[in-house]
Amino acid sequence: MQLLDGKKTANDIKEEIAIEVTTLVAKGGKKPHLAAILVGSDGASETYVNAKVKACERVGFDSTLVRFDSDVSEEELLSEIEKINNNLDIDGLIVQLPLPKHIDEMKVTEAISPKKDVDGFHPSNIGRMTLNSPTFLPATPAGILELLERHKVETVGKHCVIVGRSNIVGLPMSILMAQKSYPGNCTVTLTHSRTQNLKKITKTADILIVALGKAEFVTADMVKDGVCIIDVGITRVKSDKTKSGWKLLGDVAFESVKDKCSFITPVPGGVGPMTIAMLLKNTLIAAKSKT
Ligand code: BQF
Repeated sequence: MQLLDGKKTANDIKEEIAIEVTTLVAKGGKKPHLAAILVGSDGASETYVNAKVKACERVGFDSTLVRFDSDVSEEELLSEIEKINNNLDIDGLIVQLPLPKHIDEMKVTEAISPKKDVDGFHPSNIGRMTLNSPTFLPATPAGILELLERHKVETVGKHCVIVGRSNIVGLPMSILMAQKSYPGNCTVTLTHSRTQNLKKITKTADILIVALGKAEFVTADMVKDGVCIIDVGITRVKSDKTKSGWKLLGDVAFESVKDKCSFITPVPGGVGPMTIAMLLKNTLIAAKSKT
């Protein structure tokens, strides 16, 4: 079993980005600048946004965090997005999800300029991704591709089974793994909550990507020998073994399945850190495409 070490790989990528920033600035360019909007004060969202701001500092980017109370109106949020769209100093803009129920996430996503949409969620960028045109790939799928590529995981002709059809992971992953490219060229099965005989399908997976949000859902009896498992789940559970009082669990029962795997991502330290690294990579691309 080989561990797909996302923490190390993400650090390698951040190092590469930091070097590029230094070159960019030495040539008289300006630092890439990411703006993030956070609505409310959900604990997990705070953690994610803080991780993104810290990662910007690490690689020499500028960052701006705009905070709103959870009762902010949709109108006010949209007008802040418009302001950032028109701010020539800012290269990339993300709105931390999820948003409060009274705000239409689709409307907010569509308000972000596709040129600054470094999360790759805008419908026009999803369209470009689907047609294999250059664009900002959604960060988590991009991070998974990068992990597969940097560990030389074979994908051509393999059966890739995806569990979960979310707009930010499962759905785009199904499109990317089917593309005529590397990583890609897989035969893809996209499974979800209404799938019948799930175990029968996961047992035939050469590459299994799990993103359904149920802690330790995938067990050894559901996979075949030699499988490559990508675990996208991160459920916070209470723990008296950590000093923070909680720990993260993946969608895969790691200890149960690890001995059957050719490759597997850990949680934490697998896909999560790669998501952050890919957000930085997209922001660098956005900054460079302006010159
Ligand atoms: C790690 C996210 C669900 C909903 C909205 C490192 C992150 C997570 C884990 C992280 C996520 C998940 C992010 C680890 C960003 C990934 O060490 O394992 C980093 O910050 N993520 C998000 O912004 O919004 C989400 C998951």
